[in-house]
Amino acid sequence: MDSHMLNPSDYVGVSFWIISAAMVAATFFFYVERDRVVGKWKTSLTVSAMVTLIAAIHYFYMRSVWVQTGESPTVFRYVDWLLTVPLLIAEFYLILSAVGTVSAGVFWRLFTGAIVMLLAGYLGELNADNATMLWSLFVVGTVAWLYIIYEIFAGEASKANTSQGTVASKRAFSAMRLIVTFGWSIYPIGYIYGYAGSGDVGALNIIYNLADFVNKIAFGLIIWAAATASNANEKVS
Ligand SMILES: *C/C=C(C)/C=C/C=C(C)/C=C/C1=C(C)CCCC1(C)C
Repeated sequence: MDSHMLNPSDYVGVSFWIISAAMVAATFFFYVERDRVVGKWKTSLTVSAMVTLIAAIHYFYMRSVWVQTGESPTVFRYVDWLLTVPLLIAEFYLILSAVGTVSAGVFWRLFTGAIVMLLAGYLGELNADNATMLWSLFVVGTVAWLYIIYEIFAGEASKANTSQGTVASKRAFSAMRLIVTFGWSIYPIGYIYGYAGSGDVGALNIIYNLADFVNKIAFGLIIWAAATASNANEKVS
């Protein structure tokens, strides 16, 4: 049998396949739907399409790495995240700045938190055979993530939303908060389950793939829903 073909009973490989297709379809959807929304929401849909497009490219390649080596495509996973997570942070900032003034410091604090979180996770996974490294870097990454949560629930970002947001922007902002709190929690759960629980790289990859589906596609759909609702009941410049 040709080991370079995707085996239908390889569930991990099939999950890479399905998410690749979903990322391409989502990119098409966000791009086309951009025409239906007004004003600054267009940029938000453009960014959503960029996120799913970048992910699609990485998913094609990660599937090949998995199928051909049976190993986690860790480097490409984190290259993808390092490109897409800052774009998702930019989405937050766009939603907020579409409705009023919010300092650039908000963007940079969220951005810095995300970079620290991802670098710590990457170095931890790279040193997965060293339990001290694996778990101390996990703690660093988790603290950075909790800092992001703090900033969007209690920091300047949150205050700008409360004082200046419109109905649609508030809806988008609170949905984004839920994504960052609950959707993003799937990643550390995958890390714990993959390295401490099952010790199974297949399970780790299935959980990360599911998390990307939620946090890239569902996230874009939430913004799309807020943007199209905003068409109906308010004017955005
Ligand atoms: C599109 C990709 C996204 C939204 C990736 C998000 C990744 C995370 C929220 C990762 C979180 C992690 C921690 C909170 C602790 C350290 C291990 C990580 C990097 C998996």
